[in-house]
Amino acid sequence: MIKDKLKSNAKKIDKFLKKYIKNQKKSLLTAPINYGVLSGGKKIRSSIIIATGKLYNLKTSQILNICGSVECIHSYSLIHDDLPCMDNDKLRRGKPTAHIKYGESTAVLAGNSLLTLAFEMISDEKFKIKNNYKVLLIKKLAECSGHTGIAGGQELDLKYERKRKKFNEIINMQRKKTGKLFSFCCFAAGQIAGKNKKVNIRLSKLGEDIGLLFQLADDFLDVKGKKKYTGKTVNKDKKKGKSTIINLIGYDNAFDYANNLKKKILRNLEKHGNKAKDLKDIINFILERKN
Ligand code: GRG
Repeated sequence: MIKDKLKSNAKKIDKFLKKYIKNQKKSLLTAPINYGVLSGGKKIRSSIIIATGKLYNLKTSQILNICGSVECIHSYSLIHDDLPCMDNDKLRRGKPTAHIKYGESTAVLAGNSLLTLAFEMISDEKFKIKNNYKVLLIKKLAECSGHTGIAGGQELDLKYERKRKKFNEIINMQRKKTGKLFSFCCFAAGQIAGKNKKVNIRLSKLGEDIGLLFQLADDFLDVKGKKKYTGKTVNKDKKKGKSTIINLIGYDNAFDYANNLKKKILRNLEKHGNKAKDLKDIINFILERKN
């Protein structure tokens, strides 16, 4: 069952992160950092890395640092996304958001520290991959996190509130806000496996599509999901006047679009045969998920 696999992967990544942070010098930010990155979460981006790695026979133990750094960036983005100056949310993963628990300034600093922790982890000498691969991975992760990726997408998301934006503008915003980190996940697996530039560009595009599908599913959950499963407040997008595909073309049309995107992604994976089983299962899970 894919759900069991996701849980078991999440456990491995949490164990890695816990140990990594424990081995660092302690600071006042250690507790809020742990709260941000270890208090639940599906760790689905890590499972995408692991499943993409399987296309090229990579073992989970070879890619733990990459998974850890992606989860640090992701948790950083959630902590900042929940802040009063952004989406102003009080509930995340069924618990109070970081700024509610620790205060706003501590949440900002814990988020910043998770960003730098991601780069510490990926450049760690204990992460045994070729140095030139490491440099490419660091560059790609920076591109996907900054203004050409998550941060740029978030800026568009906030600026698009209560505005009527075109279909392609919303898709472009979601590809940046959410797609780019998934793009990094698939790219990273190819890079660590020593695949060439052409293959890695293809993997980056595949990852971005998976991320877009994930964001569309997140928007469906905001409309039809239940707080007890999602662990966050639902029905927010409409209230906040968020530019989503659902708000533009309606739920059913948006679902058809997502379903066609899912089919396209699955078709792209066919050539990998049985090695793509886990990745295909995750793609199907994304659109069916309740959390
Ligand atoms: C530059 C990293 C960075 C952040 C600053 C705040 C911000 C800019 C970006 C926010 C981007 C954002 C929150 C995108 C939403 C992505 C999304 C669908 C999150 C939910 O992910 P899940 O379901 O969460 O994987 P769990 O709780 O399972 O980890």
